[in-house]
Amino acid sequence: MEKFFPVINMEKLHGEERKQAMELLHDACENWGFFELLNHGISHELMDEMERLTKEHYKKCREKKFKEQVSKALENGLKSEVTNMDWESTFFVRHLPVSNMSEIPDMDDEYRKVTKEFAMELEKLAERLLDLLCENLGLEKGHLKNVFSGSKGPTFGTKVSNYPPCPQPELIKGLRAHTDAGGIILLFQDDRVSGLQLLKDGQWIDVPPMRHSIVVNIGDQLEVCKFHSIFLSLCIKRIQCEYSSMQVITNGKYKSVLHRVVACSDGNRMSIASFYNPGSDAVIYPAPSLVEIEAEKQAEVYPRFVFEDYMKLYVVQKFQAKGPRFEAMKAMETVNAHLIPTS
Ligand SMILES: O=C(O)CCC(=O)C(=O)O
Ligand SMILES: [Fe+2]
Repeated sequence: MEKFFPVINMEKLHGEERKQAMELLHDACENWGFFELLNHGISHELMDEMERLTKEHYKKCREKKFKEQVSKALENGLKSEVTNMDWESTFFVRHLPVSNMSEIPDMDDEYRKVTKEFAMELEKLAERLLDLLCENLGLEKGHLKNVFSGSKGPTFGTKVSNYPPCPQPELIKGLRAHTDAGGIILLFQDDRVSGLQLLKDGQWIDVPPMRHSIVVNIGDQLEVCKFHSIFLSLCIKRIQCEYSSMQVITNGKYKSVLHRVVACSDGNRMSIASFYNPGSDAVIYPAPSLVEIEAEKQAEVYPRFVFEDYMKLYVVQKFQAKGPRFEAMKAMETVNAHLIPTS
């Protein structure tokens, strides 16, 4: 088992150490559901600019409002743990399929321009990562992107958050524990104020702040898509003698893991999380390349569903376990079997 939080130097993907880097990536997806990327190709100047403008925007346009809201909520101090609120100030910008940036109030032209540029870089990085995952899972290049595409392409958006200093961090979370609904999430987090934690083997582990890194985590949909690889793994095990050279694709078991943000009493934490998700009408389903393999029907544990239906459930159940959501999709699958396209 990997002992240290997985950090992948993407430069190594071009050189002699590519194999080790790919293995590290695979292990991270399988055992952590999280990893941190260095040398990911996004310019440090652009990241610095995005950070500067985001912090400035919070100070100028959002801090006062946050303080007013919380001072109301905390008039008499907190007496016990708060379970229905998060200590965060956020706004969301959608980039794909259609940008809503022009509708976001208070963003000046420079901030809009840099946010757009940063999002375009992240979109490229997300797609590059999906292909690396395909490679590790033994799926055709482009497969995951295609599954996510639906009729209008993927959904891509950025949640900009600030976690201001909190007087009682033991009683309220910056963001309560949850898994992410979508595909792959790319996070640019504050390198000075920490707070993000993931649950691993029953323990909350800090995601270490690292200057100019991008933290990546796997969302629920890739866990569903991972089914490709679990299934493939089962099949390959059955036919291993004949196809031993295919052993490299018998690994995958990717995880969408619980994570949370703890509030802290000093320092304001910035986080810019970009969600590369399936399009609303994308059908999430096991890889067609596996359909003809006989064992599939018995091995199938994940349902086939339309992403939008999953999201309807997620918005009301975000802070609950994901298992029952998959169960509900499974039940719907039976009812809607005739409505969902099969390829
Ligand atoms: O702010 C962070 O570090 C993580 C945010 C997050 O997990 C989310 O918005 O889903
Ligand atoms: Fe999250």
